Amino acid sequence: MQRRNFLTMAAGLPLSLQAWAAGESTAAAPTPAIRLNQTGYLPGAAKQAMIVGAKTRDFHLRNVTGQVVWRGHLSQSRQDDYSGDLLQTADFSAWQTAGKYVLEVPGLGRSWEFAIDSRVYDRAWYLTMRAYYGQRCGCEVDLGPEFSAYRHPPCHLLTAYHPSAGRSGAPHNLGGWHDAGDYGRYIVNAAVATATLLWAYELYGERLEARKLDLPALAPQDADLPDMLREIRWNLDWMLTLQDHDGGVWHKQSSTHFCAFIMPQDDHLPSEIIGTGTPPYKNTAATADLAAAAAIAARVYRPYDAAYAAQCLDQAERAWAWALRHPHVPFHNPPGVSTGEYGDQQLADELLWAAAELWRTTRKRAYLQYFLAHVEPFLRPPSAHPRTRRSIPDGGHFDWRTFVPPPTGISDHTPLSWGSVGPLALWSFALSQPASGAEDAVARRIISQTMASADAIAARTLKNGYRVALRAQDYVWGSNGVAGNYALQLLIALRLDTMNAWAPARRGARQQAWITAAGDQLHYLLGRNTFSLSWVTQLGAHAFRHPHHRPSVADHLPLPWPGLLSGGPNAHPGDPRARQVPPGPPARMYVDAWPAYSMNEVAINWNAPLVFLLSGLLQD
Ligand code: G3I
Ligand code: 9MR
Ligand code: ZN
Repeated sequence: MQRRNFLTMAAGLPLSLQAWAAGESTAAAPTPAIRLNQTGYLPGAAKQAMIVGAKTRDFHLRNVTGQVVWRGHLSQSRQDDYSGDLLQTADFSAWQTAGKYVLEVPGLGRSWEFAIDSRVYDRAWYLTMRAYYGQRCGCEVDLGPEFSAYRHPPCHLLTAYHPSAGRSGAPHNLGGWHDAGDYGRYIVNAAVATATLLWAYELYGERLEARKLDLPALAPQDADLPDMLREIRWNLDWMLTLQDHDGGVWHKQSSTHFCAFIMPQDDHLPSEIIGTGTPPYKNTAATADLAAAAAIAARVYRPYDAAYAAQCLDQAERAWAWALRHPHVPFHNPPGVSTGEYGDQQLADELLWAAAELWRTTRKRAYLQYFLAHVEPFLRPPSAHPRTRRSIPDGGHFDWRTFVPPPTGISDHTPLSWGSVGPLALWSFALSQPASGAEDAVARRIISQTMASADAIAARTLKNGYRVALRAQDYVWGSNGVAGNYALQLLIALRLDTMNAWAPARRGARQQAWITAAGDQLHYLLGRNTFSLSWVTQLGAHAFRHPHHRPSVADHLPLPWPGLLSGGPNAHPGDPRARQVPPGPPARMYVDAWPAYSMNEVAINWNAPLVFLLSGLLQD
């Protein structure tokens, strides 16, 4: 597979590169042995490529006119345990001149073309954020002139209440984003993805507000919205329709089982609102997560559309009231339903997150009191919790479906995920800059834990062969999303540090290390990995091509839909195709094959931290 891609890509090279290739004996075609961020690097940032199999210690950079502009020496070789690769590093951080380059290692070959430019991540941001438009459900989608064949008519128009929802008749709701490679829409995952994107807007709005996403004609109500907020609203509007009259929120809307690999408009299975099957039908995680996401939306949309913000806040507060009355209702797929479960037993983090976001939005004491009364377990170091997953014997002595993991706060090894939103709760509280009083002490603990964990993540990244923060345990289903969330954590540490005059450190070497490490996660995702693959579709010269994504397979176009991040290596293969991957080191447990959904699916919650990371790195 790799070899075929590699030859195909060489044939498609820009003319300038073909010309050098012809005249350059050491570098006939790009080699996957040189691994770097295929989009490129910011001028002032650290710039490294990882090399396997070099025969000399020299390397150089060549510009588009064929001139060698920089020469350097590769580092000593070292073994990267997670991939098994023997790696040398080519460090060209000192070269800061904007332009397009290839990196050459005599006797080994040259890299794909990459850029050094202050705008180098503009395109990546555009594609990864615009990918959400491509995931829209219930309307026509057309990616336009640049991607003219990427379109579909309105989909999933047939809606129903599943018997498990405790309601009959049919809802009149369309919208939202297809979750992933399937066409389901799941509140828990939608909320985390939406919140991550809204947080990106909250933190980096000045540089995002004017960015265009080439979305279709305006609906009257969003004429004044920045493109990013228009796209997010498409999903929020659907989420808000999953709230019942009593304030509770149903878990999901999907068919009862996954459809075949067909285009969305050809999936005629009814799109059903699915609940728990027994009273109260709605569940805690979906309801609290909606409360949190809608509370953030109330803040973000207020300057643009006060009426919409008020509606979001009203629904958030009603969801919160329901969740408080029903704090222990988990979700399991009811009989006859086999689509995504997003099941979670530990619900304290979802409640804490909703309280924190509502406090930050409203400043009502009741939310603060709930937060302060329930935050303590999240501030304890993980080792203080007696029942960690690892302490439980393997071998079927317990039921994973009912296992309640300990609450997780902020550490260097429990990044944010769809099932673990404790970090969002704590950060939201700390970001709300409590004025004075008892809450200050809590905020200080959150900030110092965040900074200490950022130090640990950055240090671990430096020691890793590919400079990625992932440990062996992190190579789970969606490991690329884990890498993205480590980067998000580094950027949150930076924000918390810079906004608090009383925080222990001022911006300096320590903060620079966090920014560099955040960039390192991006470099891993965009090609600096053992496969030399960019894990974002249609981004970079050697991007993966076969996501588990129904439209990308069913449309028979040569390339997949653009801007989608692969789930990435998974040391615990969870599908028949993935189980054909020969057992090996965790970072190598990946295949670019669409049937391998536990390794190569795409999902809205994995793209979101990548959009966040790119938003943080964009130059104003
Ligand atoms: O956290 C444990 C870890 O402690 C353990 O060592 C490891 C060993 O297997 O597993 C880890 O948990 C895994 C978890 O993902 C990590 O996030 C589970 O095994 C794994 O089964 C679980 O996978 C989830 C998958 O659905 C299957 O349920 C993914 O998180 C989740 O992103 C994915 O979501 C699907 C939706 O259901 C349907 N739509 C597509 C979407 C993406 O694939
Ligand atoms: O396509 C489905 C994907 O979105 C899910 O993440 C995955 C796990 O729930 O399931 C996929 O659907 C498969 C189903 O579970 C089993 N039969 C094959 C389906 C796809 O090829
Ligand atoms: Zn649809």
